[in-house]
Amino acid sequence: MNNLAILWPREERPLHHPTPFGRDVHAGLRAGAKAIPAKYFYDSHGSELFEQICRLPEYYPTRTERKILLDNAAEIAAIIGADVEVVEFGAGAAEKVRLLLDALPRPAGYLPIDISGPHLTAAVAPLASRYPDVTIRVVAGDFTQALPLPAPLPQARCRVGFFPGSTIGNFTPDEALAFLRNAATMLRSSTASGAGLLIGVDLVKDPAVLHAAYNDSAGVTAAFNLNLLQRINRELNGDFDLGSFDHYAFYQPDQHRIEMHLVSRHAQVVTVCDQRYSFAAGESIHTENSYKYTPAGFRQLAEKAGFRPAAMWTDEDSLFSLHWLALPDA
Ligand code: AVI
Repeated sequence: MNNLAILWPREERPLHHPTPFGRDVHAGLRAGAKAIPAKYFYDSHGSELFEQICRLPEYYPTRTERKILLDNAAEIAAIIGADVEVVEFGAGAAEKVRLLLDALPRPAGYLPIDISGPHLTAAVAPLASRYPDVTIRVVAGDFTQALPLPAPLPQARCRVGFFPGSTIGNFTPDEALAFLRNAATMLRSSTASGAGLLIGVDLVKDPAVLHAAYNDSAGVTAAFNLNLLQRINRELNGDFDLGSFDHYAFYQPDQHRIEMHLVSRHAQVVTVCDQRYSFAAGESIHTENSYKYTPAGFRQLAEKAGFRPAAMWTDEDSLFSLHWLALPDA
């Protein structure tokens, strides 16, 4: 498979310096309202649990977005056109991109970016043989930070971003705006016109549907949430007792977001890397926000970031939306 390259940006960090994970966990546990960024869910077990979530009957986003992509593949392909390099932000299992690569006429390249490097590398390997004419370059890194990308492929007309799954919902509106601006810069660095971003966005809906999606009856979302503590124990020498914390997820209508927390069942002290953290009974660690948008609200945000919202597709129950955001020429 000589169409596949794995690119690991070298981290410039002295050995004695804590990892970003360690730094963020300590800062988050020291804060008045304890919180840890949701991006740390995705170690290899967390990534597997997330794939299980995507198959749950209550978790509608994955299958709904997939159907939207399939039902509208021809129209999407006609808008995007031939000879593009697809840049996927947070590629994870690299599943949905198959639908896009299958639909596009003559895709030139695929550049998936994901924080979980080993998981991504394993997920992408089968794509190299399935799409022998597509140059695949894997970038392991955090796309929420300024990340150096390899130069655009000479054979590609332009770069097209792909950000499915409503991962943008895990950012605050300010972070979402910053992501969109950053994505616009990365995609615009390509040569000719035609660049844009195909992005999946979960919609505001009946809170009962949302509640069920984040409190599944099989307990997979709870395991996904609690795995963060397991990861801290393993990687940061922590002593969290997983049985002493509960998964708690609820819809916060004022902010149009699901909040996920881990709630301490009783007063306790936890040690992470020799630092002690006290928890009162009922005190929580805020582990995730999942914002839901109205179509108009999302279009406004995209315009603010410099995109031109040019098309939107949704399902018959208006659960989920897929937007084509064109990038006007600089
Ligand atoms: C990845 N992200 C869009 C998921 C979501 O729905 O916010 C993560 C997730 N958290 C709990 N269930 C799924």
